[in-house]
Order: sequence, then C-alpha cells, then structure tokens
Amino acid sequence: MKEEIMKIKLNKNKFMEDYIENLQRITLKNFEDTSDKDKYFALCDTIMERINQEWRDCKNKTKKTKKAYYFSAEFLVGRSLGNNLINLGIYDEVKELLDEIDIDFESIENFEDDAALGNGGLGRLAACFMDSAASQKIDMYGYGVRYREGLFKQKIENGFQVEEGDHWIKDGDGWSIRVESDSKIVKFRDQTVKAVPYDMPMLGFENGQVNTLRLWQSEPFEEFDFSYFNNFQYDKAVEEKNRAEDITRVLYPNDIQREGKVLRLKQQYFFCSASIQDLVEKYKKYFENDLQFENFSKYHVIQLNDTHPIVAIPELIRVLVDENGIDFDRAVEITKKTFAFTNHTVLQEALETWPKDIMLEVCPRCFDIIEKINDKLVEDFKAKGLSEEAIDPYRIIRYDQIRMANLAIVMSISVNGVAKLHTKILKDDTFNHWYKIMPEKFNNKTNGITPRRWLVYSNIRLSNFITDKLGSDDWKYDLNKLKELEKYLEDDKVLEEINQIKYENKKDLARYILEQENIVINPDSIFDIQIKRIHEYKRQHLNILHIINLYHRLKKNPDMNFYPTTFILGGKAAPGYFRAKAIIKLANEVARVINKDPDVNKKLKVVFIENYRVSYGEKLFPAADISEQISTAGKEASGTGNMKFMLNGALTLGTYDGANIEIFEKAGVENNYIFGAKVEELNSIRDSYSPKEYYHKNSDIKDAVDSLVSGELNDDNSYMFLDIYNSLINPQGGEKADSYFLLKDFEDYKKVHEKINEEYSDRKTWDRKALKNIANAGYFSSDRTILEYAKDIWKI
Ligand code: GPV
Repeated sequence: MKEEIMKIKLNKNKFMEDYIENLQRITLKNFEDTSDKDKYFALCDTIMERINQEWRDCKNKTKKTKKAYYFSAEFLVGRSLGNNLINLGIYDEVKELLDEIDIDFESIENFEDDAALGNGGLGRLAACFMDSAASQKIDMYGYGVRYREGLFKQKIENGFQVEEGDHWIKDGDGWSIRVESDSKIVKFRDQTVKAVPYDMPMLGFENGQVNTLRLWQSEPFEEFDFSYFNNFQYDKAVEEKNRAEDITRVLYPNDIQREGKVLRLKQQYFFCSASIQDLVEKYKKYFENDLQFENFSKYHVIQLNDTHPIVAIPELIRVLVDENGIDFDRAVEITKKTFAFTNHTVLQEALETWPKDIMLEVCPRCFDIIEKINDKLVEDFKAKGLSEEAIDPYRIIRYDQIRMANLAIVMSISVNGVAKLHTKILKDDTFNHWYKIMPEKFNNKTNGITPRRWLVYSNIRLSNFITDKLGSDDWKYDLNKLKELEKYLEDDKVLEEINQIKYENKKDLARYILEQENIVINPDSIFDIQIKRIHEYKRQHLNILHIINLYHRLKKNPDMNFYPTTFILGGKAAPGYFRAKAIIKLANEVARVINKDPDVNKKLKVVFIENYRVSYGEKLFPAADISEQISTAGKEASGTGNMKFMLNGALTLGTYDGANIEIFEKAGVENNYIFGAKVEELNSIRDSYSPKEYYHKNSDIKDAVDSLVSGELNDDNSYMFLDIYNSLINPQGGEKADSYFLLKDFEDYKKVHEKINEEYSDRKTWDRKALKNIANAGYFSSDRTILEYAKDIWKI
C-alpha cells in the first residue's frame, strides 16, 4: 500500500533528475531559460511517468472483475497538481525538492487552469466520487465529455456579469493520455464522428490504486473528406471538420435548468454511445464465450448521474440487438439489471424531456426502442386494469415528449436521492406514483465531499492540527475518527489553537481578496460567506436584502452594538437567466455603495468574488466563520458546499433543507444557526401566501425591498432591480409573487443574524462550536457515500 510512496521517497534524486530532464526535453532549452509554465508542465509529465506503471497494473487487474461505471455529463475536477501530490503522499517532498532549485511551488501551481467541466454541485460531486472510489479501492470508472471549453469565465464589468470562453487546454493538458486506439465511431442520423478517449488517472489516497476517468472528444471521422478536396471545395471540407468538433466544443452553462437544444442531445448521445460501445467491446474481448451476454450485468453496473446520460439505456439495447443479434426482450432484461439512477433535484425545470422530433433528428433508433419500452409498459398497466388517466403519470412518452426520468426509473435497479429530506420528497411527492408500485427501488445516499482536497490539501494548518491532536493521520483514511477531537471541547488551549488557525486562514484570504478584487477586508471581522451558483431558490437576494437593511440600520444608528462583519458572496449565473444576473448586479451595487461609505465601512464590508470556481473555493472554505445555506426549504436537494464549510470549522446559518438537516443532527442544533419555515409549513400555506402582507407589516422588509426601486441603488437602466422587486411583491403572468418565500423568512433571518453577531464575541464558546462541527463532519466524507453505493446498489 505504501510501497509507491516509499519508492519515491527513496528516489528523490531520481525524481529530480527526471524532472529537469523532462523540462529541458519538452522545451529544448536549458533549465535557466525555461518559464514557470514550462516548469508546471514538466512536473505534470514527471508525475504522469511515475504513476504509469500502477495505472496499467490497475487496468489489467480489473479486466475481468465487476466494475461500476459513473456516467456523467459533468466532472468538475478543478486543478490536479496539488491533489495528485497529496494522494501520492509526496506533496511535502516535492515542494522541498523544488525549493532546492529555487522553484516556488505556489507560483507554478497557478499555471494550472481549473478543469471546469461542470457547472456546480452535480459535477463536483462526480469528481469527489472519483477521488473516494480510488481511495476506497473501489473499481469505478468515470465516463464523460472532454469539453474544449469548460464553464465560462466570469468577468464583472461595472457590476454586471460578462461571460468569456474557457479554453482550458489551450497551452496543453498535463493530466490526460489520448488513447487513439480505443476510439469509437458514433453515428447520428445526419453525421458520423470519431470519439477519441482522453484518460485521466484518478489516484487513491496513498494506496496505489489508480482508476480512470475517460472523457470523449468528438473529431471528424475522416480528417478531410477528399471528395470535397478534389473538387476544390475546401470550405466544405473545413465545415465538416468543424461540425464534428462542435459536438464537444462547449459545456452548456446551465445549472439545474435543462437546455432543449439538438446539440445538447447530441453531446449526451455522443458520450453515452461511445461509452456503451467501449463496455460491450471489452466484454466481448474478455468474456469471449458469453455470446448471449448472460453475465453482462454481473460485471457492469452503470450509475446515471441525473437525467443527462439516460440515453445510454436505449443505446445499450441498440448495441445488443442491432450489432450483436440479441433478441429485443432479452436485451431489455439485460439492460434493466445494469443501470441505476440518481436524481439531484425536485425542481420541475430540471427533469429532462426531449421532443420526439429532436430525438428522431439525433438518434432515431433510440426513439424506436424507447417507444417499444413505453408500449410494453402501457400494455402491462392496462392488463392490470388501470385506466388511461391512471397510466398517464407513468408514460415515458406523452404528447410527443420523452420523459427521461420515467425511462430511467422503469429501466433501473435503483433510484436514489442525495439527502434524507430529498429522498423523502422523491418518495412522497415527485416520484410518488412510482414509489407506490416499486418501493424497493428507492433509496437514499446522502452526498459527501473528499476530505483530501477539501481539508488535507486546502487547509494545511487545520490538517496538521488534527494529526497532532489525534496522534496520527488515520483520520485521512477514515474521517469518522474526527469524532475523537471531542475530547478537547473543554480544553481552552486547544480552542485557542482553533481560533488562531481560523485567524491565519482569514488573513491569507484577506491578502488574496486584496490581490484579486482590490478590496481591503479586516480579518478581525466575522467572515460570512455564501458561494454557489446563483439561483432564486438559493436566495442570494435574501442575503443581499438583509445586508441592505443592516446598512440602513447602522447608518441611522451609528452606536448600534455591532460586531464588524464582512459579507462575501460569489457564484455564476446561467447566461440566459436574467434574474440571476440581476442578483449579481445587485450584490455588486450594494458592495459599491457600502464599501465607499465612511460612516459604516469600518464595520461592514461586502465582497462579490469574481469568477468563483473550485480553486477559489479552496481559499474561501478554510477562512469562513459563517456558512450561508439559506435555500427555500425543500428546494436544495442536498448541497455539498455546506459540508466543506462544516469540515473547515464554519458554523452553518441555514434553513431546514437538504443536507443542512443532517449537519444540524450530527453537530447539534445548538452549535449552528437555524431559521426559516420548514417544508411542511410552506406546503400548507403555498396557496394562501401573500408576500405583500409581510411587506406592509414589517418595516425592515419594506425598507429593504423599497431600496430596489427608490433610486438609492443604480442598476444602470437595466431594469434589473425592478425585476427583482416585482418578483417579490407583484404576481406576474401566471407566476406567483415571492415563490421562494424570501419575505416570509426575512424576519427570522434577521433575528438569527443578530444572534450570531452577539454570540461571536464570546470566542471560546464560538470556537467550541466550531470544534464540535469539525469533530462531527466525518459522516460527510464522500468515502462513506461511495461505500454505500458500492454495498447497497452496485454490490461490489
Ligand atoms: I439536477 N445539482 C446541480 O448542481 N446541477 C444540476 O443540474 C442538478 C442538481 C445539485 C443540487 O442542486 C445540489 O443540491 C446537490 O448537492 C448536487 O446537485 C449534488 O447532488
């Protein structure tokens, strides 16, 4: 297990020699003439060489064993250098080695662009699972898309979000191997392309395991169509090439909201078809006697990450029937035993449906197959005596729309939600009709995060402290061991250490924010942070409205008892989501007004982080005092940022929603700050709710909401603030006013902030609560989550 590490430790000289050799070889320059970027890429090469043998061994060892395949349109990996060094157990050594030749590790680390091949939580979860599977020696391979452009880069110009491209591999890709020989042909109705796999090693934590993340890139089937060429139609030849490359050119930037475009379905079918072909081809090679695929599902289980990869289901049937002569019903049986489905939201706008004509345009044979499955399903229900109407909610195809979730539920061995409350809502509500007829399929797998990236790597101070206090670093392998930290709850010296670590982290963040955002913040103030995609249900505008009201109160009453606070927000809005962009403009405008106001800016600061992403998060989570998790109850399936904050010793200010509930359960409600209406209450008032009443009755609410249109805040004639204003109190075109219940929860939110502000000055009590949270974060390791998938669903 630790052999690999030992080898490297014993071969420091060799590592150094290889590194310098690689550096000079790839640049054709002498060491002293190479740039920092060259130094970064040479380090990638040297590490990739190191792990190549283990990687091949792992691939070979598992040829004939059962594996799980995680199909996902998104893998939000972030940077790999630091994380890979941590997982290889050579982070400190390599840093020292570089130091010896005057290379500053941090500065070359910054030459790595985030692999932002995902939007938010769903994609980041997939990346955490890859880390945890390898760390737990679970044979799980990831399959996805190698987008040429990752999630757009966010610029803030005059307070508005402006999107820029993210050509993350323009200078090269230090962490993939192009496996040309495993390329596949993917056929669409109107086009045939080549899918080329790029394999990324997924390293287990100090255990020698290397799993594979295989990302497919679309390329022209033939580099040039020579018939065009011979006819001097050069433009046409280039056009064809572009058309092929278009398929994996860019990640769709919508989080939650689905995108009903032909190209999006093409992306989905592209990577699912290539992946299915890959599995079937390998199966035939290594299980050559099993011509009937009798044992296919004994060796494969495919986990579908939300609705995006569901088209893999008809694709497997197609490959079995059309390309391998398996009888249709038999193919359906095999397929049914192979898939499992994870749902990640109950928001209706995320459940994908594809219009029949789009599917016919992309992959007509899949439509045939889905239609057959649907016909059989309807027939079975009729045989059981159900009426047409009773069958309606179960139909896979209705009004010429293909309902992908229904297809997945029928064709899977398992359907899971991602936190206790979320799974309960799936059973009781969203998929209740299914749950009633197949309860055994439904199960919960509460999300988790990898402690390696989100603590060992990103919060070295806290990590060293824990190892020191527990007397070993076993907790990195089994995060439940953090529980033992509870023996220090009454130890003042230890609590003081916790305090000091947080303070140092806050100073680091303050320096970084000054550098990046050009805003001075005070590390002695409370750091209150909300970082996540911008969405109405996540209620960043509740946070901002509260800040506005607080600002007004402070201005009116300068002697008000108030502990200085820095509110930090960050996140991207989908480019087509006007109201989310309005929220960003509002945050920036409020920051502008407050930060320049000498009456308050010693006590109150507001920062909007530009281009929030994984690598920025690594600096924010360790420095937070308060973690804002304020979604409308019932709307956030789980959340995972909440877990990153908890693990790093922030207290949660949150609603009874998603995994917040489980955080409160584990760490104790008394050690966190809970506010707002619960789901049951919201369900019972949904029809009678009148935000206007709250607005008129509560002067603080009126004060905050009115400031949107009073002229105090300037939205540069974009009408963005008016749009937010209307969304809260004026019902518009069938849409209810304040459908996310901001005004209902406002007063409670304000009160809990007052409580926080008061209690923060009792630092010993605060630090004890922080320690209590850290000590109970073990459950939220994605190691635990992935072991549950392996045991309950995959049976591996
Ligand atoms: I569906 N999620 C996401 O990031 N993008 C999506 O398209 C969909 C869900 C998120 C949920 O919003 C989070 O609550 C959850 O923690 C995360 O998926 C991982 O399960």
